[in-house]
Amino acid sequence: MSTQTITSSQQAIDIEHKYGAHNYHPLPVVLSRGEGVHLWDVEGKHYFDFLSAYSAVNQGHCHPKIVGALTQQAQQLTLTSRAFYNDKLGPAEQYICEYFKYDKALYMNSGAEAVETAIKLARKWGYMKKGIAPHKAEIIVVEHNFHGRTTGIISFSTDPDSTKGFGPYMPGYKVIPYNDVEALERALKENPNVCGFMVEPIQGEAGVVVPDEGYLAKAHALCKEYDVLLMADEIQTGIGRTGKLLASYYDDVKADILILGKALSGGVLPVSCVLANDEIMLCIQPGEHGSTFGGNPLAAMVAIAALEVIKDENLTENANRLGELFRERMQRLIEKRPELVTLVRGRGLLNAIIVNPTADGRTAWDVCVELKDKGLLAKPTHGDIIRFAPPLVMTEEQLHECCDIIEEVIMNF
Ligand code: IF1
Repeated sequence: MSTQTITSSQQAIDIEHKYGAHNYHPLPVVLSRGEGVHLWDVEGKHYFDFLSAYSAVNQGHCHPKIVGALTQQAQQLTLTSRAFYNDKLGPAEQYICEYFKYDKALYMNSGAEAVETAIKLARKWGYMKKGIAPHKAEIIVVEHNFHGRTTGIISFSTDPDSTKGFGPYMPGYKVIPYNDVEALERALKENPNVCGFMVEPIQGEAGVVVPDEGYLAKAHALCKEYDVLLMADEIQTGIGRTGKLLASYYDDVKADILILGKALSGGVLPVSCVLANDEIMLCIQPGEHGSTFGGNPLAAMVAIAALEVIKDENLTENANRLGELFRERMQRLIEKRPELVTLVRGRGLLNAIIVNPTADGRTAWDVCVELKDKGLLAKPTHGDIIRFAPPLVMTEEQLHECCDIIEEVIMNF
């Protein structure tokens, strides 16, 4: 038994096809090195990263400060489990609580784990504080949501690809349309057992769907009126991605439960976190929830470094400024090829364009393949939408270089 050294992209693709589950259909590129906004494949071809691992690499690939925190802690202590204390979790809890202004933090690993944690927390609060009868708590979610891929979370997905063939599904969820305050009020009015409303402030997987201004604020006001927790899933939209530290801040909303992940680690290892104030967080008592790796010393130091970089390098402001430039460039492109590119939407450096299929059947996927060939990596979602989300460390010059690549492909498509 030996470990193969990859010397060609095709060799890597072949090995994955033979030995790996076929649960993804990646773009045909095999990456080998990353630094900042740059990626290189096995053959040494350079690419600009315009996906950022779905917004997990906001700080840029292999950020020296984050990698430094990882390697330093890795030589000291990586994991104790929560059976014992360690000297890094407390400081990381204090740091993130002061960063986002909450009383308490519960660190987990993947985003889905944090979402499941938030669901358990909201239900516990519903039983202990709102007096909902046992096993009757309901959580309202929205159409086209994406919150992860566990069997519990897909129970309230409206995407057949996420749900079909994975039943039976967990009860206790009510699905309403996104960006529809009246639908939320109806759902709250007709069901006294609602403990939470979970929503992405901007829907990522649905194709960077930005709700009406004030939607989240009105939703939060309704949650307060009906004694329901607003649970903001900012795993993709958070940590500077949309041009504010949290997308919730566009409506000046501070969610009752804040869910973070992805860029909380700068992409160097899985770190997620749920934040809430004492009245909510203390509803989970010792021994009622946890995970082997949740809050490990390595993740703790990486999370602190990842959040420090966002502030130290003004990445939120950079995302806001470059996002405006990007959408201006795309809007000009739409005016040149309106039959092909119909719309650009987004906030900060979370954007998407909608690409119509051509008469000969070429789609957004084919655009992404041509972008790849020209040195820019992005991936379509739902067939006709291309999400563009470069690392927030991108410079204005690099952004225009990338827009030139997108323009060249679109104008010649
Ligand atoms: C895949 C999508 C994005 C998320 C939000 C929770 C999670 C995610 C808002 C779960 C994860 C990832 C998962 C990854 C691709 C990517 C994705 F296309 F799947 F939907 F970004 F839009 N909440 N999103 O976006 O976090 O457990 O993955 O750490 O599953 O293909 P996770």
